[in-house]
Amino acid sequence: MYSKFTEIDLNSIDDERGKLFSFESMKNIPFELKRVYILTSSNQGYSRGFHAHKKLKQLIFCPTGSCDFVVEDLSKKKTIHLNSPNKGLLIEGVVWREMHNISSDCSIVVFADEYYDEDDYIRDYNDFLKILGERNEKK
Ligand code: T46
Repeated sequence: MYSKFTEIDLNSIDDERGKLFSFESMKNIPFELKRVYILTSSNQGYSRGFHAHKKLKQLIFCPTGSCDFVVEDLSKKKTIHLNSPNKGLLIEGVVWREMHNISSDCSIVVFADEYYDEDDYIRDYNDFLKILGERNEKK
């Protein structure tokens, strides 16, 4: 059963010109990549997320700006401040996420292992708790 988030270091190739990030499917992206999406041009005062996915694997990072990811999996809940392009967040399966304090210069880049599918979303927090509870019993 997948319900796990992990903070990971993202290596960059740095020189006097700045940083270069290279991402390769099944190498530093630990799954087959099918989709990339980017959240940007945030309007201040708005939060995003408020859902979990049933199966999706995602690698998330902020190449610019910062935001707070509140993530909750089967065993823990944590606020992760993504404020460096070298900080990544790997989310696998049923993890509730909320994005708060998204700075106006923030870009959130998401690598995902599946195409967009609204049926993979759990958008009700009580449904999320229920699904985790049911799955927990089967562990
Ligand atoms: C996630 C967080 C980090 C599409 O049509 N295709 C896509 O690939 C995506 C990701 C979204 N959409 C549509 C679905 C909604 O009508 O775009 C609209 C906004 O999506 P949503 O409200 O889900 O956006 P966020 O910022 O709350 O969540 C997004 C992702 O949906 C989600 O997978 O983990 O970013």
